[in-house]
Amino acid sequence: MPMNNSSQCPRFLTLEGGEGAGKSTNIDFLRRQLVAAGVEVVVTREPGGTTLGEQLRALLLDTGSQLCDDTELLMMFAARAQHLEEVIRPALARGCWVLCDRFTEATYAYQGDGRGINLERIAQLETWVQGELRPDRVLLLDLPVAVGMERIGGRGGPDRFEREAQAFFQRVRDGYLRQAEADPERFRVIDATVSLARVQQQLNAAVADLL
Ligand code: T5A
Repeated sequence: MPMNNSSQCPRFLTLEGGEGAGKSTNIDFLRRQLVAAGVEVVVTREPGGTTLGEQLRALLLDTGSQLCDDTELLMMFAARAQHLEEVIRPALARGCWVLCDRFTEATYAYQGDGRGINLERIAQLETWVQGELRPDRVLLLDLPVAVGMERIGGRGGPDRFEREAQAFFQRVRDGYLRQAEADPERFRVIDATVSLARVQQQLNAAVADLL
């Protein structure tokens, strides 16, 4: 669906960032800000957001899954195709905004920069699955890898991604920042190292022009 710039049109917003950057912590804050501004919003996540997507998510995060890189990539896009069909496109068509915890920008960062899959191959899948639809605003919570890891260190066993080496997450971070630099119209980089209150001030400012 081509998007225009009218403040009345439904908007597709995503939260991105490395492990422990604060996406889950901040998504409900953003939802409340949008609702307070009179916006009807659907909050969802990737991989996931549908029954099939959540099943694929469980397989993708399971440390017992033996997935080659192309399988991982295709599972992300399989979950995304279902998510677009069942949740995202219908919500936008109803006039709702969509707030999604990760989307294709994560695929470029994790499967592209992290795993080393050719970015052009990802772009082909993006166009195949999404057509022209892209997030209107990508809120990139940025922080050093070690800080994110420390923040999630206290919780249960690491999932299949969290088991990766520091160098993998550094490539992911660098990749996200390159995307943001290449596309300043859509991306807003949020300094996620500061207090939650200051992160949320930045998030407010990053969506203010859309409201
Ligand atoms: N993936 C996903 C791909 O490889 N390709 C893709 O295309 C897609 C869509 C699952 C995995 O899938 C991969 C990437 C992921 O590895 P996920 O569950 O969304 O995706 O991602 P995770 O990064 O694993 O989610 P996390 O829960 O680990 O990180 P969050 O949500 O960014 O962090 P959050 O909010 O849980 O915060 C972590 C801790 O930090 C504290 C919080 O209280 C919490 O304890 N915190 C702060 N502390 C101090 N100051 C602040 N400002 C703080 N903000 C949060």
